[in-house]
Amino acid sequence: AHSYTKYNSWDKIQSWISSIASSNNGLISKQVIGNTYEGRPMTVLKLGRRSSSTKPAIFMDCGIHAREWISPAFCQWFVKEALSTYGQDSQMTSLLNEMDVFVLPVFNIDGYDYTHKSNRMWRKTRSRKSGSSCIGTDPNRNFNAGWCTTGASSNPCSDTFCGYSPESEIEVKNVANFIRRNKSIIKAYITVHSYSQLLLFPYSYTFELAATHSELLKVAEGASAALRSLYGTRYTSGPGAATIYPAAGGSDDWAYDLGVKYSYTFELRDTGRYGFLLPESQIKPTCEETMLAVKYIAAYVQKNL
Ligand code: 0X9
Ligand code: ZN
Ligand code: ZN
Repeated sequence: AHSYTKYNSWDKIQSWISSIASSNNGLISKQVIGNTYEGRPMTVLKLGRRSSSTKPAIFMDCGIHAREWISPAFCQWFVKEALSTYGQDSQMTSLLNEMDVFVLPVFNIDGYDYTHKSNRMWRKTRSRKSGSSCIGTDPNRNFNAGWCTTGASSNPCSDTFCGYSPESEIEVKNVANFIRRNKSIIKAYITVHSYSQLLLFPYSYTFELAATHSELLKVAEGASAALRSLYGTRYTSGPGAATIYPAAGGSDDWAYDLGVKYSYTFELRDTGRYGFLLPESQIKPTCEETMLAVKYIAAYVQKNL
């Protein structure tokens, strides 16, 4: 059965998506934004109080990289907490009254399924193209942001293969199309990875600072402080290129350059002891502390609409 404190298989997450979206409390709905390479439906959950007017929104995705299992666990946790604390927690209530939150629980579904069935350390998608026997593209190198200029490989066998062209991956194209279609309402983009305990923002494709660098840093530092307040977990924040490594084609840089002013990449627990193999006993504390950071960013965005 599905559990918020376990790493659920894609099959379990898929039935969880169906059942939670029909929980019929008027706070949640779902829409399919396209299919993956292997034909699995990519479903975005929309959280927010129904409104006659169009509301500003936040878009969050998890599971861009297949082996980063704590990431989809966080998106599931976020949806549960949003629904169960609405009407109790004043901040969540206000957020969902004023804004919508779009959640894509697993971006790279084919890869995620493959890590459960065949290779736990798989990172990329599972697409194939004639001319190479190697499989998959790094979805976080396939966005159209300085595409394949740094920190990415044009070798299809590499774990950071940038793909044959920007948005060559159907999963990337589906998400990019959704964000472009909703560009006028999407005020923040949050993407969840692991591991390293970092809160990154643009740019990663260049060492140049973003036009709104100081505001992005201020919000990241506030979010990191909120996260730390629960269990003392320390996060480092900064622009991707200088904080982790230069790497082009990422979703955060692409969303920012599209005009989404608040664009953040979380790298969740830990700092390497377990790495991608974070024990299930850490799902709950990791998700609870990360909620505080995401809610901090959301509150800031809401206040500055
Ligand atoms: O390399 C990545 O894609 C991310 N780190 S991970 O270990 N989860 O693979 C960092 C992404 C930072 N942002 C960009 N490179 N645009
Ligand atoms: Zn990642
Ligand atoms: Zn909780």
